[in-house]
Amino acid sequence: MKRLTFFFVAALALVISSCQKPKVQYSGNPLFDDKPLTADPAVLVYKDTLYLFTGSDETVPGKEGFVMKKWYVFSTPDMVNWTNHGVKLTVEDFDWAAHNAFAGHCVENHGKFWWYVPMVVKDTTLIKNEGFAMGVAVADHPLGPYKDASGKPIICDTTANSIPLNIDPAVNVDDDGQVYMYWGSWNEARYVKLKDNMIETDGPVHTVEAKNFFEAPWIHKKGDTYYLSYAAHYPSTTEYSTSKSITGPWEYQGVINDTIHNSPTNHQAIVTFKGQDYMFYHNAASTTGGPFRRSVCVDKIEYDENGLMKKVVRTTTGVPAVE
Ligand code: FUB
Repeated sequence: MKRLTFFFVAALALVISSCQKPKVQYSGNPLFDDKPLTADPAVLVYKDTLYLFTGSDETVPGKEGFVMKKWYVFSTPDMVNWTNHGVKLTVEDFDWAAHNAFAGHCVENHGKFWWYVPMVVKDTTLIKNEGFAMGVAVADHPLGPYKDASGKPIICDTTANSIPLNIDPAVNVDDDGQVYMYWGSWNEARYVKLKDNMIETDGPVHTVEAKNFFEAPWIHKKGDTYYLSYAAHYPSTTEYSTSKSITGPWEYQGVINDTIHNSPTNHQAIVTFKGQDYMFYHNAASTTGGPFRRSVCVDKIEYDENGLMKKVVRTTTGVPAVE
């Protein structure tokens, strides 16, 4: 009888203690389901907060293909509690732009926030290929308000050595302060130096050699290694190459995200926040998802002992809270 009572009390204590343990909270994937639909993540860490910049797919009944008119900003202090700050930039904010608010990238420099975005131009004399050009909006805070910084595109079809589809800008300020803008699509990647004013090119457009490159370049640095990740092939995996210089040459390292069901695009952004490494990407797994109805997700990314990135393990739970 004594032994039975002991086991009963021990079991009760176990149940009570497990009930008292604080539950680990997870972000969940996709992060926002379809309210709103989000695509093409870009991330920026500023003052203990992670800011997420996204495009947004719109649904037009009977129309297949991208309908994208605006960009959103979200923020989180801990990866689990997210605030939707709403639409912070639209095609209409640029007098020179007509449509197609594709993937952008916001970067901090000189105490300001520079949001580089591609769109199709209005001026048909600037159209030689697809008509995509890249411009920049500027603000004093990641949440805006943003305004067109130069009143005209920085790169367009008529720029020497540009490509048929000038989209997916990725802008980095290197350790010595030099600014670089990478971009690319349909297997062609380019970079150009930007002047300190962030709105003008400085020198020629360079061709980038990166194995299997398709689109969506993203550069991050860990230690003294630069990582150039990108969508490879189409439908796309995410693959990456490394270099000891931001301008390459780039050494191919492999696949870090497999193709995604029902979405030929995946568009990654990689960041370290509060000591954890993350890959943002999009999929088509929201309630109303599809190839042109995408939603942003986040999962952890890990590096091996040689600093190489391991393939991301995609989850529906997302990532746990960080402090
Ligand atoms: O969202 C439109 C385009 O699809 C982006 O610019 C590419 O990166 C791909 O995600």
